[in-house]
Amino acid sequence: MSVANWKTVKEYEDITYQKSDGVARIAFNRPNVRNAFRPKTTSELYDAFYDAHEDVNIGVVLLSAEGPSTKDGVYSFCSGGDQTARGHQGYVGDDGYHRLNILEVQRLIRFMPKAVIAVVPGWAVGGGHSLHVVCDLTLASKEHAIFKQTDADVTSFDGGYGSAYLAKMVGQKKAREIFFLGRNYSAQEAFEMGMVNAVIPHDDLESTAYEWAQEILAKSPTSIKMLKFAMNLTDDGMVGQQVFAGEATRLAYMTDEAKEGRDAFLEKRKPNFPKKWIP
Ligand code: S0N
Repeated sequence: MSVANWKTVKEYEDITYQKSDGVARIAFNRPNVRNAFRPKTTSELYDAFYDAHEDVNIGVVLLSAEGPSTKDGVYSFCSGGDQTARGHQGYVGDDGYHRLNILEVQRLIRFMPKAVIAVVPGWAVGGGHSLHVVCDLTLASKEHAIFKQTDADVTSFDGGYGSAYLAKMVGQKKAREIFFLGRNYSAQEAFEMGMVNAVIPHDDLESTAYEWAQEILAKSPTSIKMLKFAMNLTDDGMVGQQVFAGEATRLAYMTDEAKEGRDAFLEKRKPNFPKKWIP
């Protein structure tokens, strides 16, 4: 069993960001507001996820949360958009502009060529619920994780992955129940409906997530990347095709044919491709 040796990568205000042996851990750090995200939080998340995306030594990202709240000891993964940051046109950043940049974070998670695991120690609510949905895998605290959708209570709703993709995951009837009734679901209930991979005793949650990450790291990186993009493709339309096809092009660059095409152009001659149409 490998034990994490986390090293802080960069100091942020609203999140923590660490790495250990091929694994990045990005964690919400506003536990006193149930880890709600404001525009600053999402900018920081984007920055950290982009760093993990670009780091060739990182193969798995854990999206987790610090806590519990010092006010009342309650654990939270994320309670979605910070309602105190909402103006008349949406969530307002420090620069006074209205931002919807949680969707950019979702896309980075979705299109990152590495596995992203949601590690849910407590409340996963609203946009926080949507974030766990968009992650590749979800591990949840047996004792403290609660899944809930309040989007329709506060008129701040995710009509993308958070709802439509959730419906593909748990089925149409269940997804509509989750959004239309806004009830609480335990980790076990979330597991039974197919949106949680494993229910883990709370004290073992982080170490189990790290072990799952290490298991994934032992696999072929190209296979993990291509499988993730293949499973995304049918739900992501032309963008899904673009992401998958980009990797096909990358593999094609590695062939003798690609070398000949490039060399022929640079040498100002006709290409002499191998005349084999392998079925
Ligand atoms: C999480 C809940 C269920 C926890 O209940 P509990 O344990 O009873 O705690 P509370 O006493 O309610 O909360 C403790 C303290 O934390 C503050 N707080 C909690 N959540 C938030 C929040 N989201 N924003 C701001 N503050 C929050 C409480 O106010 C309390 O503070 P004190 O101690 O000072 O009283 C419960 O708290 C709850 O239901 N929270 C609200 C959940 C919610 O409705 N979230 C928003 C849902 N919508 C989204 O997230 C939309 C996402 C989004 O951004 C988006 C999506 C798609 C397209 C675009 C966008 C976009 O707009 O960017």
